Amino acid sequence: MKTRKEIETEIRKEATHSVTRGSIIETIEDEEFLHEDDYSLGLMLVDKGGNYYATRILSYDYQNDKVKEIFHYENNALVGFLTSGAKDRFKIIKDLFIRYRDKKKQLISQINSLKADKIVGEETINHLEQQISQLRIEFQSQKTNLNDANQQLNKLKRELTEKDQKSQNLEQKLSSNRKIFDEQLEKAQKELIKKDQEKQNLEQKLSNNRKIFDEQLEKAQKELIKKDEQLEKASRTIKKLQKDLSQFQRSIILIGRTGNGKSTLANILTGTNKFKEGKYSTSQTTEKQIEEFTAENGMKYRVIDTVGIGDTKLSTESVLEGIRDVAYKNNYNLNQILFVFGGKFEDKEIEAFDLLRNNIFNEDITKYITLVRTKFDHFEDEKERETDIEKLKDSKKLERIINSCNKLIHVNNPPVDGQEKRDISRKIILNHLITCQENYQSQDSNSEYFPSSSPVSFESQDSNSDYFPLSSPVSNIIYQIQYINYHQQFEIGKKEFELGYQALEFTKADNPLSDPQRLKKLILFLGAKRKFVDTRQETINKLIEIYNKSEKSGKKFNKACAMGESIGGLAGNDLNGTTIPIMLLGKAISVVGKILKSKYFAEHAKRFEDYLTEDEKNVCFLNDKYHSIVDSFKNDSSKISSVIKDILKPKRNEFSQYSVFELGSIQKEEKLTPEKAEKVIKSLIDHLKKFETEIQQEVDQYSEEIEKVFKEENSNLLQDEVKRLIEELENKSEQTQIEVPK
Ligand SMILES: Nc1nc2c(ncn2[C@@H]2O[C@H](COP(=O)(O)OP(=O)(O)OP(=O)(O)O)[C@@H](O)[C@H]2O)c(=O)[nH]1
Ligand SMILES: [Mg+2]
Repeated sequence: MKTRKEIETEIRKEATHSVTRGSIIETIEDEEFLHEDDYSLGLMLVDKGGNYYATRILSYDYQNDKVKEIFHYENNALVGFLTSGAKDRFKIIKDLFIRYRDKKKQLISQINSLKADKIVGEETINHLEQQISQLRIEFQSQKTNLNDANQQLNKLKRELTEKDQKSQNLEQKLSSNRKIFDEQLEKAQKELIKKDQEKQNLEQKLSNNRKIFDEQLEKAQKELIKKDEQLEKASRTIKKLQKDLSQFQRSIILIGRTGNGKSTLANILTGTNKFKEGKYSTSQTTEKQIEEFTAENGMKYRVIDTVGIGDTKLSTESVLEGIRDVAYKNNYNLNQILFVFGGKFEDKEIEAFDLLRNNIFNEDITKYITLVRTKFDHFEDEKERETDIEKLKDSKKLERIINSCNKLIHVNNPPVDGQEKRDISRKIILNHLITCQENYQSQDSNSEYFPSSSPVSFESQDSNSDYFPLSSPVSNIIYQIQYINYHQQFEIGKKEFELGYQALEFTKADNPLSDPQRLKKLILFLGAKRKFVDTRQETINKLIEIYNKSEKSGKKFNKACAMGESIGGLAGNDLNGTTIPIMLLGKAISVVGKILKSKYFAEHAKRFEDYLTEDEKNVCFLNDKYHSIVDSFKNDSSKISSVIKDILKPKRNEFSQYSVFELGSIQKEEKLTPEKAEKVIKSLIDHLKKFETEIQQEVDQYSEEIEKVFKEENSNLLQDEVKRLIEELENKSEQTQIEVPK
């Protein structure tokens, strides 16, 4: 049997033997039980490096005399126990030892005391011993549990380490993935910002473009409106001009009973055979006929021959209504109604007269009615005329009519060998018409058809059958001479006019011009000016005619223009991808339409230009005459010369500024457009009106001044001379008319 000391040494030896690298740092011993069936020793070990710790429990097996390990561990299980872990375990084991030792001590002492006191029976002791053995088993089981727990702990530890490793790998992988992702994200964000910027730029650009386009559109629209307004204005001006021009043409309507000689009178007035004269008593004129002519005084007339009253086909009323239609027709300036009657003034005629006054026109019309008594043999005898009027006035009704009318004229226009008589008739009637300055003014709403004042107006005194009554004021004489002169000279041609003019041009010291000659020269000049107005009116008429023609033929292109504009309009203000092309398409159509219109106009432009060039020649002619007259009075100090010079105002009145090209502000041979043509017409009209007033003022001024000269004391000679001159002119005109080469 080994001693306690020997067993303890053996256990210690065994404990340190297997832990080659470690050393015991603390022990828990249970020496009290050594002599019993076991001896245990708890140990805390540490290796030489101080890194590994272990807790061991060894015990001595008496039966086999061997040291065995109670708290099992593997050889290398020390690894992984941290100092604190080993310490914790050691503390638990230490507690267990102590508790076990204390309990055992307590029980032993109880047993000993019971043994000593012999109080306790065998049974109690057994019972206690059982309890002790029970405790031992419990201890053993606790140890086993501890061992199991340790194993599980180890296993868990390993698993944990493995998981740790895995998670580390995962994290690394994740982190590298994240880096890639971050890079891609950053790249995408940059791209996005770039795209955003581009979008913003585009939007800015679009908005700028839209603004520009809007502005251009607005501008174009404004221009279009302006153009439209201009066009409308031009057309208004042209209409007005046409009206103005028509004022220069006066309408003379012939009415009367069938067979009284209306058509004959119409032929006499126009100096033609255009009107069909009746051979038998049957009605000859079956519908109205209109012809124009220019009287010797330069006035233009429109003669309207009508169907005879009493014609079986038409009632008086319908004949007169036909007359009204003509009279009211736009721009037909009704100047005079020639009520033609033969010997008798019958009921039918009285009825017609009353109808005219009360139904067709108004009371005023009688002032514009001239009664023309035809088929009156002694029409040149004043006494016979007077007697005839007296006789007619026997009828009260007729007296009233005759008194209310403008005048009663007697003529005779027999069909055979009547040329001479016809000429006299013509003079009588024209002489009368000169005095009919005013046109009939309708009082109803149609008054615009009859413009109030005629641009050519001169004061005319009561005119007798004499052509140039010297008793009338000088102003009137001058005016009439002026007309007669320029017409007789001008109608033949400028050459003749020049010849007449030249004859007066050379003023020599030994043979100066007489005052009447000076007057004549002035009158010729004024006549040339008047003629210039006439020809310019004609030019304007022609220009308008051409313009209207070209407009008419260009109308088909208007359709294209309008269509283009309406297409453009479809696009509205909404600007997106499709509306702009539509708008452009519209514009294109419109522009092409306008171009075609202009192109078409070019065909008419040539004729237009010809008229302008012709007019230009007239301006040059007038300019020459002006300088000639100014020059010829330069060193002349006679009374009349100074009057003329004063009014002529040398150097101030330059006719070259009246050039059509100057006025229309176009170049010669410049390509004309409808717009330009319009402009030219408009400027010419404006200027013509101004010129007309100017010439009127000038004539007034001359007349006034010359009248003063005539009224002076020694003017008799001058008056005689003028009278002689007038007669001379009259004779000369008749001569020249005969001489005209055909
Ligand atoms: N002796 C003479 N014969 C005239 C005169 N005026 C016209 N005649 C003649 O009378 C006839 C009729 O003349 P027209 O001029 O045709 O008469 P009208 O008024 O036009 O007649 P309708 O057209 O039927 O309304 C013709 O043969 C003329 O030659 C005149 O003053 N004296
Ligand atoms: Mg007739």
